[in-house]
Amino acid sequence: MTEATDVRTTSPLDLLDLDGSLTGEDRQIRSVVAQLVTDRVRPHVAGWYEAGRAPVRELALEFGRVGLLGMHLSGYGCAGASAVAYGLACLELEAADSGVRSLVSVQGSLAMYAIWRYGSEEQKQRWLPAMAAGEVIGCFGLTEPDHGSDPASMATRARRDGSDWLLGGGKMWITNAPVADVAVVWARTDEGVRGFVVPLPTPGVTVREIRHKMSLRASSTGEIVLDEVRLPADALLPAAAGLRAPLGCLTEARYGIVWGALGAARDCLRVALDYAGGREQFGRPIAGFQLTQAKFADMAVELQKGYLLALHLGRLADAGRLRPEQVSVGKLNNVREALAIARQCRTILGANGISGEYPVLRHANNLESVLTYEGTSEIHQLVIGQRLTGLSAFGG
Ligand code: TGC
Ligand code: FAD
Repeated sequence: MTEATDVRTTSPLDLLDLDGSLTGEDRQIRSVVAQLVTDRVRPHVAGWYEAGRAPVRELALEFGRVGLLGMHLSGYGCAGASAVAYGLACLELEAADSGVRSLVSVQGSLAMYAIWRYGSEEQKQRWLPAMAAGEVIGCFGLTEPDHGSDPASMATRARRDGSDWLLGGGKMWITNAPVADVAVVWARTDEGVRGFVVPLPTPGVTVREIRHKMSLRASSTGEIVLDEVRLPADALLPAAAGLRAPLGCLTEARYGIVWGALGAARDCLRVALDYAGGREQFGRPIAGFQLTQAKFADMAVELQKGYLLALHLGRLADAGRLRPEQVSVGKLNNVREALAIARQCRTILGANGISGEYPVLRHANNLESVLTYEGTSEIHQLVIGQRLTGLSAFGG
């Protein structure tokens, strides 16, 4: 043990000195992202949230410039970073706003990953370098108005017409859709679920922005209507056969959320600690009250546990050993705890906790979306339950 124990200088995220186990490269990538977020996102994000509109195209170009888009993929202009480094990047992005992390998740882990993993060489060459640079924005259409947690029941269909495909149906709650240049769309066919790369605009495709969101307001979300959309044969992702293909993409994106949610929680804790140190009631800082300190201690412990979990999953991913149900453990725990931390921090700020002058309620509201998308908490409980019992409790 050392004698240097100035607890006030210890980061709430790093009570256990977990940062000490990161590689120099991981730390360097993290600081590049943290700086970018400090310069380009933090000063504006509260305003974007209030307006319900973010400059997605400009952000994509900024993120592309530093190699953030598809950063864990290799080749085709992608950075080929470690899973841990990608996770740290998600954490720093979401410390600013979940919607900003969503932009990066959907671009890199869903749209780009689908093409990178299941696409033809021509599809990869055509789309990935421009998507990595942020010049082309992608979206990923799996959810439908009537089929969210259960994508196996999707109603969107594709049928062959000569060498073409005709696509009909609709996708709902699609991040980036209103600004996207390309959509990866999943549809039922006579051969099972297949994936299609749909350039936007394409005749027959209508995209409508979803308005009145009370959460993830600094992210663009849309509905995609597909009316007899004619696609050439080479729009099909050749290696994506069956529901396991889109679910494989979800595993990628869920992994990023395991880390990202910690960023939102860390930011709330940072703000609440600062606020409690300066706010006096009953003649003393509220940080000095035992009940407040109990809240802080419990939150810091959960944050550290979540970070340990994320690091462990990241190292499994880097060793090529990460399994989907392990990602479910991380997504379930870290999002649930991050939301609990955000709500608890809000209480510490009192009335100011509900003000947009502070980021805390914005984070909490965002985390309500994060709790639901990429598999709701209940779905991840059932994935873990199935692994534990050998019994599927999804249907019936
Ligand atoms: P099930 O029979 O269990 O599986 C079908 C096939 O898929 C395989 N599989 C997976 N593969 C990779 N990763 C996973 N996570 C996988 N889960 C299952 C499985 O082995 C099987 O393969 P095979 O070869 O035997 O056919 O399928 P099920 O119909 O019973 O459904 C299982 C369930 C409920 C877990 C799945 O449908 C599910 O995850 N539902 C939740 C849907 C969801 O998460 N949607 C997210 C949409 S995208 C989004 O929200 C983006 S938000 C924006 C952002 O990220 O920021
Ligand atoms: P439902 O599936 O109708 O679920 C409603 C409730 O029922 C939930 O609590 C759920 O857990 C529960 N439930 C369902 N089935 C069971 C069961 N078997 N047992 C117990 N409880 C159950 N989708 C995309 O494809 N691409 C995107 O880019 C995308 N972006 C999104 C962005 C935002 C802001 C949001 C909010 C959503 C986004 N989604 C996206 C959709 C998201 O993935 C779905 O909302 C999610 O999968 C849940 O589907 P649902 O909303 O239809 O809820």
